[in-house]
Amino acid sequence: MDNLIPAGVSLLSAVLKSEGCEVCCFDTTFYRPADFVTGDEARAMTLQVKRTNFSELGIHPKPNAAEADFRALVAEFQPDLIGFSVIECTHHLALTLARAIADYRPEVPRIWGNVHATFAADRIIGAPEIDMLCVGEGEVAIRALARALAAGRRPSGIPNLWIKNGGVERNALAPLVKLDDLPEQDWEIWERERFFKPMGGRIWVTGTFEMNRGCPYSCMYCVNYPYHGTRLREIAEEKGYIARDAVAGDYRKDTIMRMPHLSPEEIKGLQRTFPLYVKMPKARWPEILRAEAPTPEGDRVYAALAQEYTERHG
Ligand code: B12
Ligand code: SF4
Repeated sequence: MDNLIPAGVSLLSAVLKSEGCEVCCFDTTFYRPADFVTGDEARAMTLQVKRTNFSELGIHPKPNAAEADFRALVAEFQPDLIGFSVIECTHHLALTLARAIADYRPEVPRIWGNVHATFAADRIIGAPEIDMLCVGEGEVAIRALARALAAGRRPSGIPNLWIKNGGVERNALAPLVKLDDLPEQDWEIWERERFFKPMGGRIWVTGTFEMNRGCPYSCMYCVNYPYHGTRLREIAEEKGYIARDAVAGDYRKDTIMRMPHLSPEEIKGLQRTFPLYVKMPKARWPEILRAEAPTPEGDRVYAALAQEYTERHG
């Protein structure tokens, strides 16, 4: 889907290895969803980024369905703990993967973490595919969980974890970790391909460092500012634009918003024509407006404008 090594998963792997655990990562990045184009390929289609070609580097989409490969890996590796790192738009993919291994040793906990588990904990804990949630930081919790499992103890009372034990044990949040106490990220779990990232029309070798933990301030000009949260979701639910249980998928798919003043089709039209409005003179806007329409005529106008845009602006 999107490249750049996830710092969170790399850190959790480092913590587990420091506990003597073997770690294996199933990475969904190079699986192509069956029903839509995603990642930079999709961004290039709406002129947001310059087109790049992974196949020039010998990197190709994985041929199988992600569920089949995941199932095979679990059968071979025989894990004693299975973690899913899930943001909102990968929630359904994670459910699909979890269902694909539903018959694998039921005593092995399936734990979900990352921002979706943190911010939508109440909404997802009921899913039968989930045994535990990690709410917030994972380093201390995963260490405690690994120790409990290794000692043959039933996990309980672990800060940051919500654990299904008949009911749901909602443990309190632990104090924030001290960053100096964390190990170096473990990048050994990632395939070589994962380090390549398209940027500005070229593919670069990249790594990841963290900038979002450790600062107690919220300066408006900071790169971290948008991540302090807004009431947008709440407001959209209050106004009836979005159903309470709706899970946002990939933003390149149809929107889950139902607004009286802007239809899903209009949003898609604006999405694909946005760079045209920005870069082309105002005199062209009526033509661009026609390119917004999801009709054969709209597609034809869009294709011509997109070609002109690409020739001028790359
Ligand atoms: C770096 C980053 C990226 C990078 C790397 C993404 C990655 N896979 O790590 C790139 C540029 C590729 C990226 C892309 C996207 N991102 Co981004 N990204 C971030 C950002 C700024 C920091 C994440 C990070 O590294 N944090 C540091 C690490 C240490 O923390 P962490 O990831 O949260 O992990 C900790 C815990 O969550 C927990 N944990 C995590 N996983 C697991 C798993 C288990 C089993 C357990 C127990 C615990 C656990 O333990 C970790 C250590 O404490 C966050 C915003 C933020 N401040 O968090 C947005 C954010 C995660 N991204 C977001 C989005 C929407 C996207 C895109 C969909 C954007 C797009 N439209 O294309 C794509 C999707 C890519 C993908 N498939 O993951 C949203 C998600 C919103 C949501 N409600 O789900 C966020 C929250 C920003 C936002 N507010 O909109 N992103
Ligand atoms: S700019 Fe402000 S919010 Fe951003 S890291 Fe620095 S002090 Fe923190």
